Amino acid sequence: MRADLIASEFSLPGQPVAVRPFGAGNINDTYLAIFRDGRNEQPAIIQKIRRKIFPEPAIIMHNLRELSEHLQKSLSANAAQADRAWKFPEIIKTKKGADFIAEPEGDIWRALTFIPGAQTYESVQSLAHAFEVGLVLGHFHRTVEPLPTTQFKLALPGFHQAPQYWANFEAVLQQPSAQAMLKILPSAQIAKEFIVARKGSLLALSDALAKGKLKLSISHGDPKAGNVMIDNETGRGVGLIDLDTVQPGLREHDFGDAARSLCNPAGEDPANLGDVGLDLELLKAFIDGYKIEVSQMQNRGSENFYYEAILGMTLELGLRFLTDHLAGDRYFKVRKPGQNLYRAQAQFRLAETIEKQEKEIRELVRTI
Ligand code: GN1
Ligand code: MG
Repeated sequence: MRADLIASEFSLPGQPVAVRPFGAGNINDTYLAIFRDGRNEQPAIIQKIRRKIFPEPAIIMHNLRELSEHLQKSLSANAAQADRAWKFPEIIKTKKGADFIAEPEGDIWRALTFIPGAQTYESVQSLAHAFEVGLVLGHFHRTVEPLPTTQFKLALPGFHQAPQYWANFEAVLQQPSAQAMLKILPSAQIAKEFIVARKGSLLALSDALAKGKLKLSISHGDPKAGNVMIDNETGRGVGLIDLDTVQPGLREHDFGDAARSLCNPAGEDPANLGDVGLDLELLKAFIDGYKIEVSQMQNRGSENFYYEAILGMTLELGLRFLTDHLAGDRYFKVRKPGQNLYRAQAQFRLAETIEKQEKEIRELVRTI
């Protein structure tokens, strides 16, 4: 089904007059649709969710409803003290009153409200931007803190579970096609050796969780720089989008994921691998924003795993890209062959710069 044909199935005024691709997601397809009737115009987000990756769409929508209800209540209760209007995407039902439309082949379509007057940035714009991303993530963590993890189901089983990613990697290495690729591609072989030498760092957070040093809470799952909405007029953060992976997880995963994406201005598909690196000034600004919010939280844990989180999430994403390359690009969409290997190399290069700056990074995260 095409986005422009499905758009009119949702409960929006008038007709969809324009539907165009929107954003830069690696998995789902996102569109911006403009609806008009004789007097009104309303934009909306239309998305196709890949069933192969999110096996149970009903769980995503369940989680989204639970989150939405909590955010509405909490944001309204605290509105008088807030220094901005916090926003988040909400479900738009179909004309038949359903949360989504399932295609016969399994993929699903859903519509969400569009947040006006704000935009996301795939790469960091300034120190002020880094500060705002930190503040938005901290505000999200503080706002969802009262939610019991049992209220949410796992929309994406295995997500951010490093031991599972490691097992997938080992399984792919057994495949003859992967072995052939490693033989002819020295860069793939180097990447493989890089991650094999860092298995301990990759598993640091899951080990800490297993030992009871970390606690599960509701986490966003994908708070990369490109998922933070920034107000066009004030430059201040208005909230997080891409809420499909909000489920029980570790706040440290979110912190590490945001830091690795935001503090590497070269991004995940850099022009040159040599441009990749973690910038300490950006990290400091991000932490300054994050701290303001989390310092007001109840449960902050006694031990601080934020360095391990930044390194671990960078290694994890690199491993996921590498595994997908060796498996034939089944998970992350690619625009050209070899792109997932290149993305893995970029994350591994970033990991090297994180390791080199370990002392400075530990000093910065100690203040959280
Ligand atoms: C994927 O689809 P997108 O771009 O929102 C991935 C994240 C990665 C990210 C890297 C569900 O997110 O975990 O960090 O790519 N999402 C899922 O850009 O796997
Ligand atoms: Mg995402």
